[in-house]
Amino acid sequence: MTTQAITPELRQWILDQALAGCQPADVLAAMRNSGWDEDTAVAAMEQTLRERLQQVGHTVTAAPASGAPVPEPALEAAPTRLSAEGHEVRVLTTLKRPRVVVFGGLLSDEECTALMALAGPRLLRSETVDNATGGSEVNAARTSDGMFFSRGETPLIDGIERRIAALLCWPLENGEGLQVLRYRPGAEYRPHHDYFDPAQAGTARILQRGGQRVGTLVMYLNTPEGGGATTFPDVGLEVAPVRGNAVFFSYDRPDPSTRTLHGGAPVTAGEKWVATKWLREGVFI
Ligand code: PD2
Ligand code: ZN
Repeated sequence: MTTQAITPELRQWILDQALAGCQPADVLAAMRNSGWDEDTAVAAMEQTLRERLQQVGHTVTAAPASGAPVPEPALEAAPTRLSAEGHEVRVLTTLKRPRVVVFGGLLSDEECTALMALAGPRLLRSETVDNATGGSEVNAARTSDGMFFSRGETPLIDGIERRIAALLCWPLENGEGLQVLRYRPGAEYRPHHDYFDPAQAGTARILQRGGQRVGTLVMYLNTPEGGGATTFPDVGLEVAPVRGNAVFFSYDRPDPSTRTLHGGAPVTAGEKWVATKWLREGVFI
């Protein structure tokens, strides 16, 4: 692999774009389009703009050299199976950027059935957290029905949450309560990011409960008769929804450059049920 150098010319170019009023996301996109790799481009932007702010007399607090720590399964030795709290999970597919891991057999058939039975009577047309206010609203982009369990609500849920914490090497306490969604034919979840948009007014309030989201695990509770893949449009990836399997992805900064744009494709026949676990940076109360 070649390493790209952050040259004085590159830094001057970044500065020129910033002084001309270009948005950081556009400068990054231009660098990517001209062949710079994402990490180098982000590092060059950070260094250059930080130095410039210091030159003009701003106090700049130290930023992490890379993004925030994220959940990550123990895949260094490229195992085909992982054991989590005594439960064997298959590793079906991995992708580095964005970080995506598809697991097989994370939940047993009995666990899927039990979760659907517990959630079914409590389903409501989905609400999402409204970033503008920090409250909830019914969302036209997600035409499913949903509900949240509280963390550890039943022994079944507690056991699944402990398995997830072990599998993703991430503290149990940093997980939100499980969300269950049911999609009927025609229902979908349009592409979105799961992190909270720092530019939105309501985000500060949301972040008080455990900070940013840094990872998502979508577990499939049934296999729809048609459609319903989880899609990652930035990288052309589609994960088939298969009962008991799950897709995990992480994002170390709340930014589209993580390439974690993802959606739930329309269900074309039958129903699709998922349980989602979102992982926060800190303890979620
Ligand atoms: O159900 C899905 O495939 C899906 C797609 C996108 C779920 C979520 N996002 C989510 O729960 O955040
Ligand atoms: Zn999502």
